Amino acid sequence: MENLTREKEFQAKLDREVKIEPKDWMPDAYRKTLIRQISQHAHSEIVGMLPEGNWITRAPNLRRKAALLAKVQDEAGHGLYLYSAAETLGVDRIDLEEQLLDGTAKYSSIFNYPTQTWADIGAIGWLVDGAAILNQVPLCRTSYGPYARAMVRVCKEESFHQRQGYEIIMTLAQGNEAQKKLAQDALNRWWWPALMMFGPSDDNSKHSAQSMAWKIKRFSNDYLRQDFVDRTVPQAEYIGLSVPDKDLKWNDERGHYDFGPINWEEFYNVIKGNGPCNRQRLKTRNASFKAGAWVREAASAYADKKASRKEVAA
Ligand code: FAQ
Repeated sequence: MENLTREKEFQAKLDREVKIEPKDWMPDAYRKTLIRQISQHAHSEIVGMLPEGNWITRAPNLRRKAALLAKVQDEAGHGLYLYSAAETLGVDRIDLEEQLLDGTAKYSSIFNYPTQTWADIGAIGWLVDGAAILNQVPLCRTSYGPYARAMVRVCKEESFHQRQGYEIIMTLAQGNEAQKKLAQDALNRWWWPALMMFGPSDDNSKHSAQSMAWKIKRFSNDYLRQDFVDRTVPQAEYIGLSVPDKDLKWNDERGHYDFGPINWEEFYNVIKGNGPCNRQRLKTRNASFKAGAWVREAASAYADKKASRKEVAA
């Protein structure tokens, strides 16, 4: 009975758009859903550093290299804010990290595709960060305070990322024939995986209804995917690239683009661990975790030393 009243009060709070803070009462399932989503999001940011990191040493000039380095570092920062936000829900970051390393945690499907050419760096910024912004701007109003606040800064940085990607693609698309071909080829390979980033169709999204009732999610997967298509197609047209979808067509009646069917078999295959780079991504993260052990040990030895000094002084 007491729990029922608490749940009612909790929902009433959400309905009044009051943020839930770490020490507030919350249903266990709300906490669990947030830990799942925030940690998957954090893992995505960290694994997301790998496809682009692959091109830091091969960026075509100093300006491009500086921007790419800054972008990849920003993604690390996003991971850190998100792990911290997850920790406010009573989990340990190391446990979350272990779930990523042993392959039991999910991260975004998009980061299991390879970056084959420099144009892919443009496509990631333009399409992947573009999709991430559309998904994450509404998360600035998510009901859990620490997650919403982390998202504000993340979104500002994602905007710069999207701009730098679009500028790379635009430069290539306006270059010589070979450069234009690189840009078109990158769009061909990243378009469909970018649409998949928004998650399963609304009919198959098992968490959406509850997450929307809890105001964790503000819009459904399909709504955001459609918004992405509507905004991105004119951007492709503007730079003279064609979206690889023969069914893509403006629908006057709906006021939206119609687009072709998504290959959900590919999506589920990737999130089950069988995408083109899943194994490589986990191998790299595991190696880097191992190589960083001395940093974690040194940091905790330093923290212990500082704490014991404080004790003596007291
Ligand atoms: N990949 O019921 P739903 C970025 C899973 S950050 C893998 O619809 P939900 C920045 C889902 O987890 C990109 N798995 O789930 C950047 C669930 O599995 P579970 C990440 C996916 O949570 C740019 C199952 O399918 N962004 O790109 C995917 O309501 C460039 C059923 O799905 C976020 O995480 C997927 N694409 O909706 C970094 C944003 N989609 O847990 C570097 C926050 C779904 O039951 C470079 N997250 N699944 O085993 C969200 O908005 C939501 O969690 C969704 C999924 C929309 C991703």
